[in-house]
Amino acid sequence: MLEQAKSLLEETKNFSAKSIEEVEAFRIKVLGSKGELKKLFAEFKSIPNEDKKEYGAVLNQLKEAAQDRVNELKAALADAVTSADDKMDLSRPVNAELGSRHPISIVKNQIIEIFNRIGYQISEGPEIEDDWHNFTALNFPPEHPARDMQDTFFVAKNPDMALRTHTSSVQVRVMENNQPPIRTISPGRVYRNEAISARAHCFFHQIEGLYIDKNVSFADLKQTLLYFAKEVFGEETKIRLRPSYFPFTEPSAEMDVSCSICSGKGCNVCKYTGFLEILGCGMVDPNVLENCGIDSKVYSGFAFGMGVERIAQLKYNVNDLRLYSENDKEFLSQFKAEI
Ligand code: 2NM
Repeated sequence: MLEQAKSLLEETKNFSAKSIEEVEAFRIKVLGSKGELKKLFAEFKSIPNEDKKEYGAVLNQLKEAAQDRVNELKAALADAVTSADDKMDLSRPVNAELGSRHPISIVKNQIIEIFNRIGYQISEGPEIEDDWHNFTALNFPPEHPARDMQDTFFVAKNPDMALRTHTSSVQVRVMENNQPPIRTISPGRVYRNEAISARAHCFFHQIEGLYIDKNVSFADLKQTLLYFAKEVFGEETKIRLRPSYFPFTEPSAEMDVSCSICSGKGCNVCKYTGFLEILGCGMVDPNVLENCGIDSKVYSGFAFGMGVERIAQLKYNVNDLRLYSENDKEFLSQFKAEI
């Protein structure tokens, strides 16, 4: 009997099966209510006393081993069945929603494309910048409020390193490393230390443009921006430039486009002015050119900067900036990308 129990234990340990049915047959044969194990237990009383201990131990091992083997094989075969199904049924309907492009990416790509068509190259650079590229080279006076902790995120314990507050820092690198003619646009994420609300966020996306060559004039700036405004908001769009101030440009201006909602007649989107502010621009200050190694007596240039969120807001009527960064599927699924 002891030998029989030992050989069944050996058989159990080596048992394998190709189907769930085979495993089930084995389970019934060994563990079933009329199975081998039951019979072996029933023989217990006929075992000589000196062998009872070993016999009992082997039966317990056999019971445990058989249960483990059955469970293992059943699980492995069930897995194999599912993965075989996965591989086999190529006609199974796909129960997954397709993604859509983020509105900021759609608008950013559209703007890049508009400027690529007239010869602008894309330039990108680091989001963590030193004081020179973010402020000093761009003619920010030492006491300018943007240099304050209140407005800029500094890297801990390092007053020389901060999250860039505009992508002009990228253009400083372009000017330092290239001589004119330069035509570049710099898209990217920028950071400002602001309380988050429907109208402000601590990060947003900018696209800045820069054109430097001999004899570049304010008229070139106006014509370039008029082309851009018509491409984004439609052929009927009018532009208007209002004098403004930026440390890196002189003269500087703010550009408005005629309201695409009411065609300039006045509505609540344009606050009954007929115009919407969309970007800042100006002629690059000669100090900036000199700081970046470009001879301001030979070359002149214009630059402009815009917020991508603002353009997307006007195109898609988004009234709360926070929607752009909340992963709200309801909001995001409305946008279908063309590019
Ligand atoms: C703006 C407005 C006006 C600007 C200036 C420069 C650089 F690098 F050439 F100095 N890049 N971008 C600029 C000028 C940006 O954003 C509202």
